[in-house]
Amino acid sequence: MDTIAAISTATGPGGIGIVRLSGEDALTIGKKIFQGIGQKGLNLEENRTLQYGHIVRDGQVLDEVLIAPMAGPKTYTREDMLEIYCHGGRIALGRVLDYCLDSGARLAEAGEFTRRAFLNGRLDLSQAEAVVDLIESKSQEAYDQSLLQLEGALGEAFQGMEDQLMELSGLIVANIDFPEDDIEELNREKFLNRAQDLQESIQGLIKTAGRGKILRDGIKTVIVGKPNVGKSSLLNLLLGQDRAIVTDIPGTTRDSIEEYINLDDLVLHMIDTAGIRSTEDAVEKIGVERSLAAMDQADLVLALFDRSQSFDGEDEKLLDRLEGRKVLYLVNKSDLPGGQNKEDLDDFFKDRPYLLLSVLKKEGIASLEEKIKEICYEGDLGGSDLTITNLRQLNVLKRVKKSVDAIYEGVLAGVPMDCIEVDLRDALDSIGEITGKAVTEDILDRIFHEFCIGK
Ligand SMILES: Nc1nc2c(ncn2[C@@H]2O[C@H](COP(=O)(O)OP(=O)(O)OP(=O)(O)O)[C@@H](O)[C@H]2O)c(=O)[nH]1
Ligand SMILES: [Mg+2]
Repeated sequence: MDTIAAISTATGPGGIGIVRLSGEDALTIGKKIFQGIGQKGLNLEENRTLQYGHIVRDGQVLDEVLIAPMAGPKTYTREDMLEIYCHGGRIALGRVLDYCLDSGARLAEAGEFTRRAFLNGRLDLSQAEAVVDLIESKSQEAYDQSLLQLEGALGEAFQGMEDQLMELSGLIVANIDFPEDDIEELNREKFLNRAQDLQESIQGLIKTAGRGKILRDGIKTVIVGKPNVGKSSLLNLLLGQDRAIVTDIPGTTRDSIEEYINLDDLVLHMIDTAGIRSTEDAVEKIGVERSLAAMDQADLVLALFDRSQSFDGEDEKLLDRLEGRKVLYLVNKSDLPGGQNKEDLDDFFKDRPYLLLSVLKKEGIASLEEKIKEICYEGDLGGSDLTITNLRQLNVLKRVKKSVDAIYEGVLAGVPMDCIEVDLRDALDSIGEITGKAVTEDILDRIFHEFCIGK
C-alpha cells in the first residue's frame, strides 16, 4: 500500500503533537528525515522504541522530536508505521508533515488509518466504528460502551447472528436434498425454532438502541414554559455560566440554545427554548414553533411555571401539551412574596408532582438535579450490557429482522424453500454489512468519512 501521513493530534496549541505515517515507505521516510544524536540515523533494529533526535531538512532543523518506528504487522494498521512526537502547534507539525509529504507520503484521508486496520483484518467493522464513538464520547458510560465494542463484544454478537443464519441456510439445503416427508417435517420444526431464536436475539439488541442513543447523544432535555418564567436563567444556573441572555422582557429568547451538561455520569443535552405564547410577531412565532418541535423530540421536558403570576389559559394549554410526556413540573420564582399559594398550585397541577424553585436564589436546584437523575436511571441507563449506539448498525439490524420475520412467516405458510432462500440471502447480505463481509466501498466511504483526519 502507498504511504499515508497525517497529524493525528487535535489542532491548536499543545505540549506535543503527533505526525503519523503508515505504508510501505513509512520507515524509509523515517530514515531520510530523522537524525539522532551523534549523526546516528533512525535505528530500525530497535523496533517499537522511542528514539530521540531532530527532523532535519537540507541541513535545517525543523523540530526536536521523539520518533517511534514500528514494523508491521504488529501495528494498528498492520503496515509499517512511524510516529513522530513533535512540539505541539501548527507550525512545527505542519513543517514535519510537509517534509513527509515531499518525501513520498500522501496526505491521509479521514479515517484512512482505521480503514486500513479494517481492510488488513486488524479490526472488524463494528470495532472500527467503535473507534469514532470512543473519540466522540461525551460521558463515561458512552465511553465504556464504545470500549466494549472496540474489544469486539458487539462484533461477536453480530457474528453469532451470522452463524445462526448460516445454520438456517444449512437446514434449507438439507431439506432440498432430502425431501422425504419425515425428514422434512423434522427440519421444518427445527427450522422454525432456530428462526425464532434468531428473531429474539435481534429484537433484544434493537431494543437497546434507545438507551444507546441517550448514551451517545445525551438525554435531550428541553426547558419549556411561557415567556419570562426563568427558563434561560435555569439553563445558565445548571450550566454554571451565563450562556443565554436573561432580561425581564418577555420574549427575550428567540431561538433555541443548546448546551451539554454533565450531571455525574449523565450527559444532558439541554435546550433552552423561546417562551411559548400566542403571538403575532413573525420572528417570535418561528421561535415558538421551534420550542414545540424541540418538546416533541425531548427525552425529558423541564416545564417551568411562574408562581408570582396567576395561571392563565396559556398555562392550561401548556399543561395539556405536556400530557403523556416525561416531564418535571417546576414552579419558579418562589422567592417572591405573594403569588400563588399551595392550594392554588395543587388545584392547578392536580395529581402531578411539582417542585418549587427559585432560580434567582438558587433554591431547589439540588432537588431538581436529584429528580433528573432519578428519572433517568429509572429508564435503566446504568449497567454495561451490550448496547447498540450506532445508527447505521441499528438500521441494518432492522433490515435483518424484517428478512428473518419474512423467513419465519414463509416457512409457517408453506412457501417453497427456494423463495425462502431469497430472504435468507438478503438477511445474510445485510448482516454482512455490519460484520464487514458484504460491505461495499460506498458504505466504507460513508463510515470512514465520519472520522477525523489522522485516525
Ligand atoms: N424573583 C425571581 N426572578 C427570577 C427568577 N428566575 C428568573 N427570574 C427573573 O425573571 C426574568 C426572566 O428570566 P429569563 O430567564 O430571561 O426568562 P425566560 O423564561 O428565559 O424568558 P423568555 O426567554 O422571554 O421566554 C429575569 O428578570 C430574571 O432575572 C427567580 O427565581 N426569582
Ligand atoms: Mg429565555
